[in-house]
Amino acid sequence: MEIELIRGDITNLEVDVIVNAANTELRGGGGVDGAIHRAGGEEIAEACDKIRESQGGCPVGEAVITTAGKLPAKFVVHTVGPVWQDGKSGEPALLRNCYLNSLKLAVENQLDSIAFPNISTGVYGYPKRAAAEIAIQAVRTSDNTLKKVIYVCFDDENFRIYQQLLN
Ligand code: AR6
Repeated sequence: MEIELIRGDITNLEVDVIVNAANTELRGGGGVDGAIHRAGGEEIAEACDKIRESQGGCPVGEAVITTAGKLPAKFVVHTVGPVWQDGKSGEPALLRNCYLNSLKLAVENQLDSIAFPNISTGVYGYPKRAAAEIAIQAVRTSDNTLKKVIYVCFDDENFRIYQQLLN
């Protein structure tokens, strides 16, 4: 499995699946979630509505998969990161589950390439370095059949942290 680091906007990537840092309601929001829904169009929200109707949203640490609408990616995995509290409220395990459950959905759908944003490190306030360590460790230790995993950093600070940790 190849691991790549990119700085930029995840909505531009031509990969099999991009991961969205969603909320439990799957209703779209700001940050990367807003960017994905804007660029992908209504089809993504409609697919999220159906999931909400059938299973009542998505719990923290879990993931669901939808169409990518008009995006160049084939699918979007929506996962819900933990809101940072004090680090002692289960946040590390929940964040790790976001990565593992996203990888699992990609494998189940026979996909080869996946791109992750820095889940929970925006509005949800997870300390960036700690989140990056979990993101890298989760992927490295996971048992999956993917060919390529891409970390997409939108902000400079995350990009620098990933550069350091991946080298
Ligand atoms: N491409 C890649 N990464 C991005 C982009 C983009 N276009 N835009 C922002 N980021 P956030 P969270 C980075 O706040 O902390 C939403 O309202 C950003 O720099 O998007 O998990 C949801 O609906 C940051 O590093 O997600 C939830 O309510 C990272 O994405 C809530 O925010 C995550 O920041 C989720 O909060």
